[in-house]
Amino acid sequence: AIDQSIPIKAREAWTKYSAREFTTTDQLEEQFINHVETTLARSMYNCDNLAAYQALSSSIRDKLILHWNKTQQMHTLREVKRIYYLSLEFLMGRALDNAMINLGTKELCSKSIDELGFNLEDVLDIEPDAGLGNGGLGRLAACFIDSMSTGNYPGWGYGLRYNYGIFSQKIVDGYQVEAPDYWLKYGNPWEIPRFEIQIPVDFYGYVSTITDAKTGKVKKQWQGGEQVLAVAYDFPVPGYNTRNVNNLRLWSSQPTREFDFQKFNEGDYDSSVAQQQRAESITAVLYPNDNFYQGKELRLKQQYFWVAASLHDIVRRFLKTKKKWSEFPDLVAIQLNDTHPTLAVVELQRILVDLEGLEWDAAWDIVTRTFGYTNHTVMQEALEKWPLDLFGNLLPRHLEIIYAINMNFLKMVAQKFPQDRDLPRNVSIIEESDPKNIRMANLAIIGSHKVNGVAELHSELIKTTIFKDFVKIYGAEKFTNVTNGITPRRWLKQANPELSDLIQAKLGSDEYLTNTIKLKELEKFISDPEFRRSWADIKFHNKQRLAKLIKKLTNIEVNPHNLFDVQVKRIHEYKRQQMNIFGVIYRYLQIKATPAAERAAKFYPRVSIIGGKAAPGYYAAKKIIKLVNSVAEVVNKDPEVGDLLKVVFIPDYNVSKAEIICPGSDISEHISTAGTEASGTSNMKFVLNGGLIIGTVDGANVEITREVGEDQIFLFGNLAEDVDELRQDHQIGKLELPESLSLAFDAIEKGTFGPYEEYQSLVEAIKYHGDYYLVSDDFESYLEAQNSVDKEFRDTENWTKKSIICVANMGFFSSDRCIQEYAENIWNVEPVLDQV
Ligand code: B1H
Ligand code: IMP
Repeated sequence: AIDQSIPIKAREAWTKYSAREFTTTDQLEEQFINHVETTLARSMYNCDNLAAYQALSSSIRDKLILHWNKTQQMHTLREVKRIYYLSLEFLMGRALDNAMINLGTKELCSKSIDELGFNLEDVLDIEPDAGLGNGGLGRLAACFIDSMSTGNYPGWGYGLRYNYGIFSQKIVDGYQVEAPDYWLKYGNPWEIPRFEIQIPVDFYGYVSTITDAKTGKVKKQWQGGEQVLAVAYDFPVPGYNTRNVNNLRLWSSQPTREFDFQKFNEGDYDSSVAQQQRAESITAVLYPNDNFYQGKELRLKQQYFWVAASLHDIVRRFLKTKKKWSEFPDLVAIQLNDTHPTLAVVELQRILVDLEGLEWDAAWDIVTRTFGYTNHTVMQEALEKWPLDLFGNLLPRHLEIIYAINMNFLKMVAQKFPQDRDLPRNVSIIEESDPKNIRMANLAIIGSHKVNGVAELHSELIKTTIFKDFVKIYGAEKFTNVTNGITPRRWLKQANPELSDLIQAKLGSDEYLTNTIKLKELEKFISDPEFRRSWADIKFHNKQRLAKLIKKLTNIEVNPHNLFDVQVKRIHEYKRQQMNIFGVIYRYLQIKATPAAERAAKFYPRVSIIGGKAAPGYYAAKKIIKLVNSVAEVVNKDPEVGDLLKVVFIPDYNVSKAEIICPGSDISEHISTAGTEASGTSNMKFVLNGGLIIGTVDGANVEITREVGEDQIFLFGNLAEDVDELRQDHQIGKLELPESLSLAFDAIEKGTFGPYEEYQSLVEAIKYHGDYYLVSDDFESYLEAQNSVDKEFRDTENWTKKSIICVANMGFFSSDRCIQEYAENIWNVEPVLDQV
């Protein structure tokens, strides 16, 4: 239907002068200069790299907005079903390079920028990362919105616009020191503030019961005690090779009134602005925990603020269609990225029952048909459990609704399983502990029609461990798997332009970027020595690029001819960076114990590169960082060791650094205790860039092995099914350490890397406190696997062949495939293929 509300004459004027997007260098340069001279109020005399970045970004943003508008208009007019991806984290990284690539305009931009007297690489380097996430979970959300746009799905992301993203990490005397990340310091050319979209959100207060005079029906009404405003900021999300541009809407909190004027006039300045500051603090900062639940009231406030604003927006958009409520799930699919947005289940039920007057059961049917829930972890310390008192104080009506949901659910359970006495207690949303808790995962399962894990092994594990009772109740069909993936645009074309060019030249088109299965055709060229030479040269260039970054960040010189062994990810005991560094220590000791003349034959020169942030309150993780730095200090200046071993800690690991690090590795480490890493996604990034991996049989490593073949991966360690028993064994009697690990511990205890007290807790966690992460059980097989790496790397031709086979078989791990699976099996949505 064409909107007839605009008069013909006005319509003509609008059409005639409608904004035009640039398509030539001339037009881009005109827009660029226009932005410099008007938007930025600068000139050619004071246009530095920052201004160039801002002007170029603004010009590209203009282009995106035009596509964005057409996309949104088309989706609105066609009344298509939309996907809403609710995530507290979107770890976007930089936007400019990615936008140019997705729009297919990078060459044009490079030429224009050059003509205007700038260097594109330098301009790109100005952009701060949008670090609105912790790690894998947040980056997954970023890859997913890229794939939704690229696949022409009408998909919106909803999140929070934190003023401070993940902290930046400095290393001072080997210790992590956190500095705030004020990423908006120079403004943000990629966001469109929607000051007209201000949604009031309530907290606290009380619930009253009112009786409808006419019907006599009793209604519950929540009267909030404190109100804040949610202001929308939109980030256009371009797809690759399509004019479809989706939206990422991030909410920012604002006070409803400036401040309490009466208090101000009475001279009570401090408390007159207190409420204002409380409101603004809601979206001030990202909680910096990965795989860890911290039950803070401000975090719950963030969750409700975000969920309430997003649902209000979604419901408003639905109401414009004038369709019946029962059709809501035909137009809306909401995906819960972990349990963080689970309040949305309760909030939608509240809107439908309290505000819209639907019957409870009809409303609940709509709710459960709307939501899907993705679980990302089985780690006990990461599961959200809100203390009942804290929750009921902040959200009194929501607590009542949770009780009602739980009562209905438990009634059903009792009817179905009258004999099972333990079942109700195990599956209840309320944990009958002291104090009582609300189990958000239980609520998310009960409120959704599908629950998925993020890799095959993980999805099987949740069915047999943390959610096994729910499988009994709902059947296994409610539980499914969608193995994670990554966007090949950012993680191949953008991160590794040389390799992409080679692949494109060989395959004859860029189709592999949207249909990654095409990569398989690379295998045809494996026996071509010239192709292998080019492949190896590119790896070498990428290692040079990484060496340069290392020199810049740490002042350590590393030789790109040596083997680059990389482990970069959040620091966590379950990811076992401690095992990596104990292995490095053992290697160091072995080198020194070997007669100088025999060393070269026995050890292949290696650079051990470790990087990642520790949550500020995570003591053990911080000790691991300190140990890595101290080992680096000792090893790197030991003349006996020379080039045979260098150790590097890369500070402030983030998305833009990952784009340089991933292509520059020969081998990367994904060595979590079996059964703990739900999927991992950096494993995919390294392999897609021609690096091999050493890893445990955990997360997506299992499926990567299946795809690339066992010869292309160095697997080691105990299996997930044996972990429980091994932990049991540790309880009985003193731990048996393998000789190699004892040697490494002896060196630490002797003070080789500084005072032992510094690392005592790391060593004793293994020796005396049960070695929960099974470092002692896996250490020998880890060293063996590392020996195989040494051996195999010497055969460079063979290594290159393995590298090619890896890339050729990574097609499955595209996030495009993930989105298609979600769309077909969970969301029931289709791409909207009309060209806009
Ligand atoms: C993952 C988290 C996570 N799983 C709680 N869980 C958080 C949990 O702030 N919090 O409270 C933050 C993050 N993150 C990761 O998700 C998994 O560990 C990875 O294995 C997985 O690849 C990734 C994406 O699915
Ligand atoms: P929202 O759904 O109201 O948030 O609007 C999102 C975008 O959809 C708007 O910025 C418009 O581009 C488009 N849109 C919304 N309503 C209409 C309409 O009635 N006709 C055409 N386009 C619309």
